[in-house]
Amino acid sequence: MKKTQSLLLLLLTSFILASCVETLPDDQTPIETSLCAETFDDKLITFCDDFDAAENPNAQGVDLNKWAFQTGDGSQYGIPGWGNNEAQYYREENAFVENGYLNIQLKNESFEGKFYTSARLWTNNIFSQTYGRFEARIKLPLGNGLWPAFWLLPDNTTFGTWAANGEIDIMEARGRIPEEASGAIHFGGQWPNNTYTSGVYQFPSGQTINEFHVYAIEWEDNQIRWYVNDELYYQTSDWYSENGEYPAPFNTNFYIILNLAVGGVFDGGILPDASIFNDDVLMQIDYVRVFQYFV
Ligand SMILES: [Ca+2]
Repeated sequence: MKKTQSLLLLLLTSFILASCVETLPDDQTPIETSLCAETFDDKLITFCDDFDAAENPNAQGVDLNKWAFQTGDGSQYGIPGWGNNEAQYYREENAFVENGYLNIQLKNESFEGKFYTSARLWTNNIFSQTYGRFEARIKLPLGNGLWPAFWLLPDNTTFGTWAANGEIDIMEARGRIPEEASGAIHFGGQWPNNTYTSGVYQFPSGQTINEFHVYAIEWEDNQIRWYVNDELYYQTSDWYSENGEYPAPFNTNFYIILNLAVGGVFDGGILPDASIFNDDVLMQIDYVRVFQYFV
């Protein structure tokens, strides 16, 4: 109920602001209210970034109290091609905060033996959580072979290495298929004896991944639910780990990853047409928020 009232207030405020914008010069566009300041009756905000560049002058505006960069082609972590034969080299320079958004830019440029550069940010050793709601408002780029993701990996190897210790994909998409996004969990045994289940969200007619949408999971000890714009499209309670009792492996702390990959196994190794780089190829994140149900 409170959320509904907040939403109405937000809509009303947006309407008033939108009305004001028309009368203001371009350089006086109102700055949006911080979503991190919102409170909810039944949930505690445990992590929030609105990507307000004015607060964070370092690292192209990225707040290093909340995020770290994962750079390289995966070899640095013992997984060349990031374990998926991906075609990009991740660099800090490809992420920047501007106008209230975190931008992850895929560039058609050669670097360290790869023909594309991009960025990958994570909260490993900074923030992780067991259970709760994880959400982000994201606009995704279009183009063959683009593989953006908002996902979670576990802090430790209590239940073994991947994927016996689990992976939760809140959102993955293929730039080739604009009307779809998906969610998944990976679990079971250690690679190659792992398995996964997933659900696909089909956008309503006229909508695509190339607009801002809120991608979320709600994670409890016996169920994970996936949402797009608060519409439930997939849920499961069915998982296991060869190294622990249910609900292992999804009963330990997981951290957040945001990245824009290209090529790789997710879409058959296809690569983008050079023409998509005539415009900036950006994954834009408006905010990331995490809630806990209990304290
Ligand atoms: Ca924002």
